[in-house]
Amino acid sequence: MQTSVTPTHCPYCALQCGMNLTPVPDGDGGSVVEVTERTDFPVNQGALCGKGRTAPALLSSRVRLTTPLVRTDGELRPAGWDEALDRIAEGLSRTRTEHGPDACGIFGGGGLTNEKAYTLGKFARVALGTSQIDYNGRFCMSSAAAGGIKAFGLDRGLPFPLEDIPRTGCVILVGSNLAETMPPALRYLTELKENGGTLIVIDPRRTRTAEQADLHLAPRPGTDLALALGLLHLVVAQGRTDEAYIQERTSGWEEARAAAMAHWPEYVERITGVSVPQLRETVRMFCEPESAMVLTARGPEQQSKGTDTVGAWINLCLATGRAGRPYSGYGCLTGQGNGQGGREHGQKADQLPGYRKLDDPAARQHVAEVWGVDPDSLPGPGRSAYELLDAMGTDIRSLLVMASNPVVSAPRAAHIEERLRSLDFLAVADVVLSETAELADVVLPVTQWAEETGTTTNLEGRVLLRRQAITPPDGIRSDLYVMRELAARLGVEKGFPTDPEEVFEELRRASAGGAADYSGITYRRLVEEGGVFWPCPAEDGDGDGGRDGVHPGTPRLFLDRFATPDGRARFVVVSHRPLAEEPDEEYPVLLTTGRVVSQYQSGAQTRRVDELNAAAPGPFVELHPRLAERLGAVEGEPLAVVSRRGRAVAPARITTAIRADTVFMPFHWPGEGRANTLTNPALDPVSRMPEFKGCAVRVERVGSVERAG
Ligand SMILES: Nc1nc2c(c(=O)[nH]1)N[C@H]1C(S)=C(S)[C@@H](COP(=O)(O)OP(=O)(O)OC[C@H]3O[C@@H](n4cnc5c(=O)[nH]c(N)nc54)[C@H](O)[C@@H]3O)O[C@H]1N2
Ligand SMILES: Nc1nc2c(c(=O)[nH]1)N[C@H]1C(S)=C(S)[C@@H](COP(=O)(O)OP(=O)(O)OC[C@H]3O[C@@H](n4cnc5c(=O)[nH]c(N)nc54)[C@H](O)[C@@H]3O)O[C@H]1N2
Ligand code: SF4
Ligand SMILES: [Mo]
Repeated sequence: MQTSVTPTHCPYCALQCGMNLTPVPDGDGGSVVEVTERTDFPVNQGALCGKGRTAPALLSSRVRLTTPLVRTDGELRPAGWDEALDRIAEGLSRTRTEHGPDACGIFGGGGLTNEKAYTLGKFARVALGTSQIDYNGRFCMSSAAAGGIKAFGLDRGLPFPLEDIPRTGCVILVGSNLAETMPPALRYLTELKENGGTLIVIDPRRTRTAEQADLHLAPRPGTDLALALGLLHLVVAQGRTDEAYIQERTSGWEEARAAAMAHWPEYVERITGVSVPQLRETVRMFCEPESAMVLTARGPEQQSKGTDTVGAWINLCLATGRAGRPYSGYGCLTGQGNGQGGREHGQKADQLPGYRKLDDPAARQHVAEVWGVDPDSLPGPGRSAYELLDAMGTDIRSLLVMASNPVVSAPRAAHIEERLRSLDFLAVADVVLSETAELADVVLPVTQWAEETGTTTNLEGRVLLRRQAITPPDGIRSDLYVMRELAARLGVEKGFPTDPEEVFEELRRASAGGAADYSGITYRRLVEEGGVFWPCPAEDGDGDGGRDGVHPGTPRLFLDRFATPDGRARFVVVSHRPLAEEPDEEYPVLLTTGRVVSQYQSGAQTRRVDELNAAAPGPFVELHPRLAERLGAVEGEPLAVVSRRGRAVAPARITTAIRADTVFMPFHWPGEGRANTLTNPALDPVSRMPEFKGCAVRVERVGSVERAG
């Protein structure tokens, strides 16, 4: 066991706050860690939210899995590792023999380190030979990724470090509740205002974040695309475009301009509920300063038109010359701890390491060489996350889940739960007995965060080293061990090391020359420098940018050129379209969903921490007093929310902070109050993102047949 202070990073969100861990005795002869302030990491400068501060609670054997579990006679009972691994290998092999490799599915997570995500992608394609792998990041930032790649030729959440935010003139924050989802980052917005910059927040709710804004726009959920087009219309009408920039650095403006001109402010006001004077004020605040930024999060992205919506906001940036210039640009606030790195190295259905495409022959050749396999043996692209889950029990017969809890977090969750139950075989590797693990045939207890080493890439594209601070309890093994052992049982003895640094060394080679090039990054550099921004090729191309041939990394992208073949950013041609499911007589109210500060995601981890549970004990239905009055809803009393997918019940929380046509539910809980029982799996045609942020519901007092309307 290490005894000294270990500087490392939080297990939860994409901010990857720095923290120090010190082992202390746990009273049972083992040890746990204590979190203390780490001020040398620039992103959070010592600040942590309640989740990060209480993260050590999950290391305790009271709440976690400590032994493999194998289902026998319908019950999960403790078993040894060999028995558990044999059962999984048998389950997968049987499926492969009876139905072919593509009947085996793998579902990963954006919480996995780069080393694990990389190995999972390799495990699927090399050991199992299946094309059917995707991950929960598909539910997260896939629309922003698709939009970014279309426009800029590259997807990195933020193309600049967070420290640039206070130095811009205006920030439009679209559908991000940063004050609750990344509390230490609020500092950057406070500093922005102190420096004389302005903040515009766009959210159907007056959130804690919106309360900080100079201007809060509260559009109807699902109308961000129209809103962005309306703003661009005004920019053109007021002659605020940057013609020289458009000429020099972009392509496709004429078509995009024509599409925006069809979105008159009055028409946009009718669609969005945002008044024309507010639209004008937004344009003024955004265009007057020398620099400005648009940052999006899940609000506009988790829509069945999320990719187009992101494109429309990028168009606004491009038309005003606010991208690829100092303190200006478009960025997406990525969500999970390794939401960024987790989407770069191959656990995505269409992807190979280094952000390469699985259907690109040169990429296949390069990666196959690193893996020592024939390029033709690599499968092609597979299904996206929801489509993969939806195919369970039919085309997909066996599934391995690593770091996700879809029973709570997938859209149309009751259906997904039923599909999980219909599998021939389900294996789950997790740190706790999640609701998904409860359904498994085999559950594997794995090491977490403070018990292992690995890299993550935060929302700025900064690659970081999370360091082991404590010895894991007996009986618990790492995800890398799981993959090595399963690969061996499937007949692939080599190529699955369990030492994270060895995996990273291979990842460096596999990513070399790709868009997300990590080849110049080493564990040693990460320790010495505290983090390195990708792309970071092994060789410093110009010879003068860094220390003798060492590439310094790339904190700021696109300053000289965009990552498209001609170096120009591309406008996209987009038009307003409605939600996949608009309210009607039977389902007259809009439901949108999201997060609260004290719970994380499916809650599998944070619902096991007493302090967090006390702060956020359960689900609720947020609604406006006018809607409450119409329904006869009473604060704290249960309301049923019913959609075409199912029915959820949770207490009413009445507040003027939400639009009167919309109700909001957080999605962190299973059971009766599960928000995802209601959500619509309508997918974005490009990103395959489900529409978590808007569906039609009716709301009823429990025990009454009265309807909202
Ligand atoms: N406490 C906490 N922090 C987290 C997480 C967590 O679960 N809990 N998860 C992490 C992850 S993985 C992610 S992805 C991020 C997510 O971070 P955020 O994107 O900030 O989180 P959400 O609450 O999903 O959505 C943000 C806001 O979008 C608004 N919204 C809803 N519908 C619309 C719409 O149609 N348009 C617009 N403009 N806004 C809309 C909601 O009212 C909400 O306030 O948070 C990360 N941090
Ligand atoms: N209605 C609605 N639904 C949503 C969203 C929304 O806004 N609204 N947001 C979506 C978004 S953005 C996201 S990111 C998803 C997230 O939803 P999930 O994918 O369910 O995310 P988590 O709850 O973080 O699940 C991670 C699981 O992995 C385990 N785990 C943690 N670390 C490790 C590890 O290193 N190895 C292994 N094997 N397991 C580990 C945890 O204990 C937990 O059980 O939810 C999506 N669902
Ligand atoms: S903001 Fe995110 S990274 Fe920072 S302490 Fe909280 S959960 Fe951890
Ligand atoms: Mo996310």
